[in-house]
Amino acid sequence: MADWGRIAASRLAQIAKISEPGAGVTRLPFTPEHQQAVALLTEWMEEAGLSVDLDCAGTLIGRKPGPKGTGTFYMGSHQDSVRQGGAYDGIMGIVLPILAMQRLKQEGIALRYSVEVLAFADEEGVRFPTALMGPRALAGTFDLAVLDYVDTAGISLRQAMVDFGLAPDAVTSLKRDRGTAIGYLETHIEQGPVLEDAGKPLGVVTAICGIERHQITLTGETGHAGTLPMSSRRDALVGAAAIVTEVNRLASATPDLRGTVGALQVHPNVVNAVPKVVQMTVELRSPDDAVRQAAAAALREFSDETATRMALDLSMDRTYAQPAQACDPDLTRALGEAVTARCGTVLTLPSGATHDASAMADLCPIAMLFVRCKGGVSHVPEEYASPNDLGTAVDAICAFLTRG
Ligand code: HGY
Ligand code: MN
Ligand code: MN
Repeated sequence: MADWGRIAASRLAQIAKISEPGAGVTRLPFTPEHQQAVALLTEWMEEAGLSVDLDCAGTLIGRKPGPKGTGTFYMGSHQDSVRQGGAYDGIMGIVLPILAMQRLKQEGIALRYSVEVLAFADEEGVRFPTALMGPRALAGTFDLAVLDYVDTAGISLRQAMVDFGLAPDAVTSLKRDRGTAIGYLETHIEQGPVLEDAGKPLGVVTAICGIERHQITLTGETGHAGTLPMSSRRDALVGAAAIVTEVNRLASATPDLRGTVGALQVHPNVVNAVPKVVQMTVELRSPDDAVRQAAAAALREFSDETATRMALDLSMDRTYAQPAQACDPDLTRALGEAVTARCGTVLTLPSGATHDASAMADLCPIAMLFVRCKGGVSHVPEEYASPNDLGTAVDAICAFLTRG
C-alpha cells in the first residue's frame, strides 16, 4: 500500500524548489516559475490518469471523465505563493487531489461523475492588484477590466498572460454550466493554530471570511527636519500613524473583525526630511459582511477627520472586496462524515484566510478541508504540514469522492 503522505510530502518539497531565489517559496503567476510548475503538475496529473489542458486564464485542468451525461466535481487550489511564503499554501490543494485520483485509479475505483483537478494561476494577488481570475473565469464572474491592471514593473495582466502563451480576452468563454457543476472541494493548510491546539489532523470549514482592501494616500509638506518648526509642519507620517493605530484599535475592539496595515511607503523617506507623502494599504476581514462594511465606514470617517485636523490631503480608495462565503451544508456534512470515518471525529471551523473556493461558490456548492498547520504559521518559509496529516487528507478525499 503506497504511503500517500510521504509521496505528497516529497512532491510538495520538489515543487517548492520551483521558486524565485531567496527564502521560502516565491512563485508568482504568469512567470517562468509558474511555467515550470505547470510542466511538473502536468506530469503528475497524467500519471494519475487525468487528461490535461491549460485554459486561457492560466488554470491547469486535469480531467477524468465519468459516465456519459453525469456532471463534474471540481477540486483544486492555487499554484501561486506569496513572496517568500511556504511550501503548502495553495499547492497542497492541487497535489493531494491528484494523488487521491491516482490512488482511485490504482485501486480500480471508477467514480459516478467526472472529476476535474484545477491548478489556478493566481489567488494571492501579490503580483497584480487582483486575484482569483481562474475560478472567476469558470464561474463567469471575471471582470475583463482587471486585464489592464499592472504589476510593479508596469506589465499589464493582459500582457503577462499573452507572454505566457494565453489569450486573455477569451477568458469570458470559460464560463462553466452551473447545471452540470456538482460541487468544488478545496483542501488547504489551515494557516492557523486551531487544529494543532485541538490535536486534530483535519478540519472542515464552515465559512470563508469576507475581505476588503483600501489604498490610503496622505499628502502633507516636506521640509528640513532641523529648521522647520514643529508648529508649522504638515507631516504625512504623523497622520498615517494615527490611522494605523485606529485600524488596530477598531479591529481589536470589534468581535469577528481583523484589520491590518500591511504595506506602507514614505516619501521622501530620508532621515532629515519631514515626510510629505505616505501610501499604505488597509485590509479588513470578517465572516460577517455587515461588520466589515461598518468598520470600513468608521475608518473612512476617522481618516477624514484626522486629515482635516492635521491639514493633510487624503485619498482612500477601495481596491478589492470579496464577500464572506458560507460552505454548502450538504457537501460539508458529507465531507465531515468522510473525515469522521477516517479520524473518528470532525472539528468544524471558519476560515480567516480567503481561498479560490470563495469565487467557485458562484459556480457550484463548495466545501473546504483544512489540514493541521504546525505552529499555525503560514505565508512564511516555516509553514509545515506533516506527511502523516497529508496522507490522512488523501484518505479523507478518497472517502469523500467514493461516498455512497
Ligand atoms: O490573503 C489570504 O487570505 C489568502 O492567503 N490569499
Ligand atoms: Mn491559499
Ligand atoms: Mn495564501
